[in-house]
Amino acid sequence: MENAKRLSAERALEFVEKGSVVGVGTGSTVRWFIEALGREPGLIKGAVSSSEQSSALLRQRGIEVLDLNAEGPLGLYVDGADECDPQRCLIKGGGAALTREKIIAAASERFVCVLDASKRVAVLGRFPLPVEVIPMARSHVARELLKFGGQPVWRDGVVTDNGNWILDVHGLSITDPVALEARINQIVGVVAVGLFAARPADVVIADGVVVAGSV
Ligand code: ABF
Repeated sequence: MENAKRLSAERALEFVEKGSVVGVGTGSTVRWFIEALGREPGLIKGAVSSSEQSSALLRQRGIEVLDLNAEGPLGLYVDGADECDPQRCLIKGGGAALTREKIIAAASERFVCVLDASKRVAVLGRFPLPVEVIPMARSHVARELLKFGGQPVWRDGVVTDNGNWILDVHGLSITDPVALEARINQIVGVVAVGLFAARPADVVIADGVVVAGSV
């Protein structure tokens, strides 16, 4: 599994433009991407990071962490996922970084998703869907999520980089991810939902092979 993640992460280097600012996601697959960037000093100007965890890894490898507000739209965002369907729609947020990941993906021209093939599914939902919520709204949002047929579980003990909490929604079969993303976004108290469907990945690399999207 780790070898597959490493192969995908290293393949993503092909999409990196020299001297550019690259958006960097979070998770064990992205960790390999950061390692690969670290072996290419001077390749990029710096990175916009989706989590404190990734920021620390980037700085350890001598890569400057930059402010998205200062850098403007990015050409490339590289990140992992928990599940990926045939339309390149994703479930993300297992690493509790979904909100900043979604912000950078929205601000990036091309989102390259790197994963091991076990993440590829026909229908999203076997992986519990993460929803970032304002703490005081946790119970309200959980009650609203029940109406969608899911079973929301508080990820107790986890506080996101934004100071919020996570609900993981079990038991969903997400046949229309765009519609579900829009409906969950409407629930008052929801900060972000870990469905990347309105803005899916542009390219998917699995086990080191580009399996969806164009190079
Ligand atoms: C991150 O990548 C999270 O959204 C998701 O949980 C994670 C996938 O983790 P890994 O690469 O460790 O399998 O962006």
